[in-house]
Order: sequence, then C-alpha cells, then structure tokens
Amino acid sequence: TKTIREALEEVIPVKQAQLKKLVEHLLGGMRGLKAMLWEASVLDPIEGIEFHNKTIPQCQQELPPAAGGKEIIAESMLWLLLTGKVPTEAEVRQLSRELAEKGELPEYVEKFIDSLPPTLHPMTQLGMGVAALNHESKFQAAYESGIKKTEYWTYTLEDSINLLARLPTLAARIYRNVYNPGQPIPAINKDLDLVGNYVNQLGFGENKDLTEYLRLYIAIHGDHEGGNASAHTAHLVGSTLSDPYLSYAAALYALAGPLHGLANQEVLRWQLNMQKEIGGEVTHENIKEFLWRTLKSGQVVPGYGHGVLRNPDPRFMALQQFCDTRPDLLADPVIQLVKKTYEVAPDVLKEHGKTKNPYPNVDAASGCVLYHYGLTQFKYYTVIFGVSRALGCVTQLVWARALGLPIERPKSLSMEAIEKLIK
Ligand code: FCX
Repeated sequence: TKTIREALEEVIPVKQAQLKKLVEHLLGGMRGLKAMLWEASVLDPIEGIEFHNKTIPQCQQELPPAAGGKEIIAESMLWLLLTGKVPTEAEVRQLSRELAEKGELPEYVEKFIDSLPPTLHPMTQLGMGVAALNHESKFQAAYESGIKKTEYWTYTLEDSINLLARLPTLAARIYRNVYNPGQPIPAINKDLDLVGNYVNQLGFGENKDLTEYLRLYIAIHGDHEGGNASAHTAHLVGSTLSDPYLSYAAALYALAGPLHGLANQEVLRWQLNMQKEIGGEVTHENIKEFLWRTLKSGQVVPGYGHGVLRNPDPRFMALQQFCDTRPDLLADPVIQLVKKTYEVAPDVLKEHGKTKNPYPNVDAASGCVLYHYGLTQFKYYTVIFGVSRALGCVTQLVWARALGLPIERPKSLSMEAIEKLIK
C-alpha cells in the first residue's frame, strides 16, 4: 500500500512533464487578460498610473493639499478616486473632519491588538485588526435585515469611510505595541488630515517633512488599477458580498507577499546588505557586482520589474523628486545608494535577460526616505502601504455594489481539458 506522499511522488513528475509541453499555451498568471471593470485608475505600461485620466504630476498640481502643506493628501485622492472629480478645499477639509471624528478604535479591537505577540509580523496584525472591525459592519447588519440591492452601495460606503478612518489608528497602535511598548498614543486631532494624525500617532508628528512624505506616499500608493494582487483580492472577496472589512483584510494578506507590497521591506534589507558588503567606497562597478551576486544566487532584485509597467514607475519618480528638493535627503548615504543602484540596475537586468521590465517600481524608493527620518523598522513598511491601498480598494467596492457587479467566478481547466482545447 502506498502512502499519500508516495502516491504524490508518482503523480508530480507526470504533471510536470505535461505542464512543460503545455507551457506556451498557459496564461502565465493571467498577465494581460482583460477581465475586470475598474473605474478609478488605469495603468499604462509606458506612462504609468492615471487616476481618472490624471497623472501623478497633474494630481500634485490639482488636488488640494493639507493646510500648510504641498503634497497630495489621502482625502483629496479618495475624493478623486470615488467621484472622478477634483474636490474643493472645503470638501476636503470636511472629509478630513469626518474621518477624524470616526477614527477611534472600538475597545475590543484595542484589547485584541494589544494581546497579540509583538513578534507577530505587523502585516499579520493589521489584517487581523481589520477583520475584527467587521463586528461593526453596517453593510452586514443591513444585509441581515433584508435590504434591496440598490441600497448596497450606501452601506458599503459607510463601512468604507469607517474603515479608512480607523486604519491609521490601528496601524499606529501596532507600531506602538511592537516598537515602543508602553508609550502613550496621542489623541486624534479633529483639525488635522488623516495622514497628519497617523504620523502624530506613530510618534513623528514634529517632523513636517516626514508628514509631507507620507501624505504623498499614501496618496500615490492608493490605487494601481484592478489587477494587482491586493486590489483584485478585495474585489474578488467583495464580490461575494463580504463586507469591506473582510474584503480588505483579505487584500492585506495579498499585499503581504514579497512579490507585491512586502517588496518595500525587502528592498531596504537588500540595500543595507549591499551597503554593508560594499563598505566605504560605493561605485557603479561594485553595485553591479552585488546585483549579479543577487541574480546568480537565484533571487529577484527587489523593487525592480513589474507585471504591467515597462518603464520606470512614475510613483518611483515622484518619490525621487521629493528627495531631489531636500538637501538632507540628498546627502543621505542610503538614499544615494538607491539612486546609484537605479543608474546601473536596468542595464544589469537587461543583460540578465529575464525580466520584461528592467526598471524600478515604487518599492525601490519608498523605504529609504522613511529610514532617513528615523522610521527604521522596515518590517513595518508594508503596513504603511496597507493604510494607503484601502483608498482604491474601497472605491471599487462602493462602485461594484452601485453597479451591481456579480460574484466573480472564472473558469478553470485541468491539463487534460487544455490539451483537448488545443488539439
Ligand atoms: N529580478 C530578477 N528577476 C526578475 C525580476 C527581478 N526584479 N523581475 C522579474 N524577474 C524574472 C521573473 O522571476 C521571471 O523569471 P522566471 O521566468 O524564472 O520565472 C522572469 O523574470 C519574467 O518575469 P516578468 O514577466 O518580467 O515579471 P512578472 O510579471 O512575472 O512579475 C514581479 C512581476 C513584480 C513579481 C517581478 O518583476 C518581481 O519579482 N520583482 C521583484 C519584486 C518586486 O519588486 N515586487 C513589487 C512589485 C510592485 F511594485 C508591487 O506590487 O508593489
């Protein structure tokens, strides 16, 4: 009698051989497959992301910043994503106030998060906290009471606003618990924007440059059309009429993968290793050698490549531009290393010849500025991405319910079925 392991050991080589034969007919990760409606943004392989047809520089020009600030804020971006319109300053201030008023965490969530071991990855904690917030779901309660389909979107919007309001408070509490246990968390300031409050609660409120950086960071990470793993996950789970909390908790666990959002944590670890190995004098030549060592050991170069983009990511460029206007950032060795890596990595990746896009994505740049300003715990970086990506995911959930989009259910095929199709 065979064990289940022995039975599998027999089947796997057969399937592997079958796959090899079929490989050119399989859809590698559904790349390029047009299968989803997503209104808020469209990703062009060359031009990069456009939010309702507006590029990042256009958004920087047109969207109202925080009082006394220059960068785009989360509220302006959310308004644009949801409505397709540029909000007035008064509309943005009103939205900031609404979010601030709804930002407190329920006590049971605070207790739950405080009970988690501080060694549990911050992204795991974030997803758990968001899922627990579904206890509060207005959509779920209304669904149970028997609402009409046409009313779904209003309850989805209410949950979405509550989720967006609480995400930074939750994320800041996780930061406090993991890295500064026992430290008090400042109360939410009702006159401040969402990210202003988030930075305050992280304990960096005095640093106006970091606040502005995170405003820009969170606005431009907000949406990247629908096919990326986190956005697609939120959409898929939401299509079952799971409420926004559960849908977004699922999305966070897609974001937590190293080929997706976790890459920003990986980039900094990798760049710091590079710095350590290279030592004092950083030249293009020794960066190239380090890149080749990474590639030859079978690892990916984190922060490079993309499923859709075929040019440097305009989000990367926007974050680089932020550095270019500040002498303290330009003088930072890690930021200089990121810049220098960008000067050589595309040619190395072209020569390596595997990746379809040898250029940097946003994750190549996002962590080094945080590191410079003292937010040095890079295991936390994807949580910041997670605070941001909710903007696009909840926008889609509201529109999916408003448009009555159906449950997602694509067709899968076995290898035999595919063989029959291509014969
Ligand atoms: N370094 C080394 N090899 C790379 C590479 C990189 N940065 N990017 C792609 N490749 C390899 C792939 O691993 C694949 O190899 P294989 O044929 O042996 O499987 C081959 O090149 C073709 O892949 P490609 O079609 O170009 O890329 P995919 O669409 O499959 O994957 C990601 C896209 C982003 C996952 C890929 O480029 C990657 O792994 N990059 C590094 C991780 C990263 O930065 N992720 C963040 C992406 C993004 F911005 C985000 O979601 O946050």
